[in-house]
Amino acid sequence: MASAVLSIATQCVSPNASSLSINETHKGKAKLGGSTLRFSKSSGRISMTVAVNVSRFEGIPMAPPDPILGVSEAFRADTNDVKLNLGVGAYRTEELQPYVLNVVKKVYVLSLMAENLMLERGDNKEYLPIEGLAAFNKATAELLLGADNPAIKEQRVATVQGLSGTGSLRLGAALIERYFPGSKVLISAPTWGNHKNIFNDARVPWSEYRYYDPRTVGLDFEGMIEDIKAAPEGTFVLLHGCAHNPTGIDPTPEQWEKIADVIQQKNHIPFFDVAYQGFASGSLDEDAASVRLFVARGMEVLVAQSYSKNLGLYAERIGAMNVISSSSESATRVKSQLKRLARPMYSNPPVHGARIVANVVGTPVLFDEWKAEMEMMAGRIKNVRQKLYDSISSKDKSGKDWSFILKQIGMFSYTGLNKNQSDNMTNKWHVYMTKDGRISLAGLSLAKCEYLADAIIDSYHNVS
Ligand code: PLA
Repeated sequence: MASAVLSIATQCVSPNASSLSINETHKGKAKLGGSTLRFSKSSGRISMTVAVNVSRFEGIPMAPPDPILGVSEAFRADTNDVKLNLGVGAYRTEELQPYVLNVVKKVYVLSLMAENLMLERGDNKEYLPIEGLAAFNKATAELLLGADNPAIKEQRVATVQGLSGTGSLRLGAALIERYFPGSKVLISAPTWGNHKNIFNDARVPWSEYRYYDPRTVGLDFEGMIEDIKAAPEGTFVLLHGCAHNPTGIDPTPEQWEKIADVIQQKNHIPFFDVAYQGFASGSLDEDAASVRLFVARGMEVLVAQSYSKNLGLYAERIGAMNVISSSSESATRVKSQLKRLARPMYSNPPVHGARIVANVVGTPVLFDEWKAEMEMMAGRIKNVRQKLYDSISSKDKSGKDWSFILKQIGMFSYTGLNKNQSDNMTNKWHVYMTKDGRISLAGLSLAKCEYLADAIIDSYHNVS
């Protein structure tokens, strides 16, 4: 509370007024609303000080709601039963319920038992090392690159457990800021809403490369290549490993080769964001093919990983930052610096998610079960994608080509709806989505496809 905002000297107020309760020492105070009035009397004058409730934080303006996570808040506030949350990319069952993978439940029970055992043995909950759980770091690098990747064998991979995808990206950004001052990051237009925030907060300058072509609702491959070519040598190029967010449009394997060609020619440094490994195609190996291609060419690569979606560990905040270097010596040095950057940010990461991943990836029977569950989740999304397309194309008689829905991959569909049309989806149809026209198919059920098709057709044709 800020005080002494008002100081009034007066002879007009009676010092004997009971409500003011001035005592023999000629001092007193009274409450007025949320403010405190203090009085003192000397040589017949009364001075009054008003302490007003003015916060020191008065100058801090209200932040806007987050464009993605804020959608869930608005969804929760809507009381209409037909409402549908297609904002955040979180997997739901056909009944639109959150899903905990069976394999996670099993490991959870096992790990609770193991933890009990540990505690009984007198162990405790000490900190993990700054770089995280060793078994996790090994498992995550192997999952990304393949266990027999020469980069792993030659100890050229620096892996540090991160606070899921976001925290890992932030750590990578901090490394760029510290050791490549002035270097720019090239980001796809459009990209996941938080990428720019991450690099802004890390004070890493960025600019965009063309990616999405609204005319074809596909990849602007020529534009992408031109922009990557035009960037100054040594630029970091942020690439989505698979299932590009928000467009759902990935380069073909041949296009990936050409992207790698230009990046290599220009001595750029690829920085992969792998947030959906296994979720795009249903296969962990297929979804890591882009990263593996660059590594196989001997390029030095940064990769942020997340287990939010593929293992459904959203709230556990488990992921990793990997730097694949050309020598084991530099990998060792890079790792030491990643640890140094992590220490003042969060000291060391949480253990629970790391144990789950390490157990699932490191236990063959659980690993197989995970792969089957991931296929099931990816399969359900493919089914709703197909049904949505079938519903829209049979209902819409305008002749518009909606086949882009089927060409997109992963959790999202980028509908091409503009902000007004997206607002109509929410205000009229109670369909919650991000304002860039992205819908999360992971939040859609087969039963709701027809309804969603009606909403999209109405918004597309009747709102400009
Ligand atoms: N990278 C990409 C491309 C993402 O889409 C997301 C999550 C992340 C990183 C970070 O995820 P993590 O920190 O949980 O590992 N994107 C979500 C959620 C699913 C979000 O915005 O935080 C999305 O709805 O876009």
